[in-house]
Amino acid sequence: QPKAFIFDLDGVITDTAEYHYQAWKRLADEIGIYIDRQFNEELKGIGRMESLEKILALKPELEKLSVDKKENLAAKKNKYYKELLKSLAPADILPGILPLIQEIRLRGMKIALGSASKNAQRVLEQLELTNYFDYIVDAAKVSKGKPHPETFLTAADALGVPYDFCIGIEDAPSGVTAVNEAGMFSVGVGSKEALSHSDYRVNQTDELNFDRIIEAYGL
Ligand code: B16
Ligand code: MG
Repeated sequence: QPKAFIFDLDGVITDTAEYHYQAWKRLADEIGIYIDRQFNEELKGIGRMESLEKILALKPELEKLSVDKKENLAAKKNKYYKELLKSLAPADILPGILPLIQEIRLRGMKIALGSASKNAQRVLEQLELTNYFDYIVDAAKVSKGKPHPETFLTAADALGVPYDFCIGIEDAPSGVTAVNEAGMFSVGVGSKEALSHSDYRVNQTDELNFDRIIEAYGL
């Protein structure tokens, strides 16, 4: 039996991935760079500055901007993102997530958050989910982002649970890699093409079922 679940935030608990996209898109438009939803897949799960670098790489003359200018651009994106966050509410919790979290609690297992976002605490608060979490790992607590396993290792260490007794739920390819590298059981939420490396996979959050996950873990 597993002892803990570690949830990714954006794209698993709530669809802030869409807000991140809209905020990056607005910034990219302003600096004359075209991005679409397909390109956005590459930004899922990776940190703010890394995401900016990937966008700037689409226009080689912008890659050499000073650190100061890059930080200004990242701050601007975060401002746009926070504007979009204002309307976030419990109704924005993705289908199937609250019942799953409640079932995990009922079975006496621990729950942690493993997010690359600096806004993670705020997002959980607006969703009124903070109290369900025994521990929160956000961007401030780790130095190496996903696909490095540090986010998940830090969560398990704080919970005091051995890595192979943890289940990590992720929507991003880089996030599933991070869970696998941590020696945990990975649950992917998304397409077969993107998440073929997950130990167990569903297409959407409403297909996440406690018993089915436990069964897959035991196989
Ligand atoms: P912020 P997750 C990640 O969160 C997002 O998937 C990624 O798109 C974003 O760039 C990153 O957080 C940083 O977010 O700008 O708010 O610090 O999926 O790991 O929960
Ligand atoms: Mg995610």
